[in-house]
Amino acid sequence: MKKTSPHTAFLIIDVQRDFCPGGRLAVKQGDLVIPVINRIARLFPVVVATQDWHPAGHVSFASSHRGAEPFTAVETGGRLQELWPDHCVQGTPGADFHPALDLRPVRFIVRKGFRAGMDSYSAFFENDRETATGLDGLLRGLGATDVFVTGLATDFCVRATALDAVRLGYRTFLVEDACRGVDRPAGAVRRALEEMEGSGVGLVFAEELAAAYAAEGSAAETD
Ligand code: VGL
Ligand code: ZN
Repeated sequence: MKKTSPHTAFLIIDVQRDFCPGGRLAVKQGDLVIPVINRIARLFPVVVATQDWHPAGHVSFASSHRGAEPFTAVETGGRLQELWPDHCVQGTPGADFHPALDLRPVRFIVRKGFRAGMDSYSAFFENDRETATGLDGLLRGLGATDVFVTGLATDFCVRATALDAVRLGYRTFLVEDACRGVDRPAGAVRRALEEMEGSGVGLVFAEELAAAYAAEGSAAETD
């Protein structure tokens, strides 16, 4: 099968049981990203998957804040922290990748949000905006200049990852049909897409991607 430029990385953000229907923080139609991702991941020479990976009692859990409700926010550590139902607790089934996600093309797994007192939406930086996860160093070490972002949730971790990728100087694309969002309140996903596009993220669909790379031919490697 043809592969994309060796300088292109494919990021699969948080396709975990807890973010899919039946999970603790289910994203509507979250599981529908899986067949799309499975179809296109193998077009890319470098595939990285992330896992939201929280300790019990994590700062992002409403249950860690007396009297607080999920889907609200508190100020803590000088930052606004959105509060969620307990989710993706390290080592629990909810933190596993969704069983339908094809992990065969995945070369690296980056875990984030593992510090009790700090959340991490972006795959590149924790929410203090400066503590690196190591993904940037990994991609640079591999010579990656372009990234395609997919997964969950469009309005949180996917958004933060794509915006950081642009900021770090990667040519950045979002595969729109390979993402789904929390969308609370409704319209949040639409706004996130507009914000990403306005920041220089290219919005593409899986079909165009597959067709473009199939047509490119000579520039691509084969395996
Ligand atoms: C996410 C909320 C809380 C995400 C992670 O993966 O977008 N959202 N933790
Ligand atoms: Zn989380």
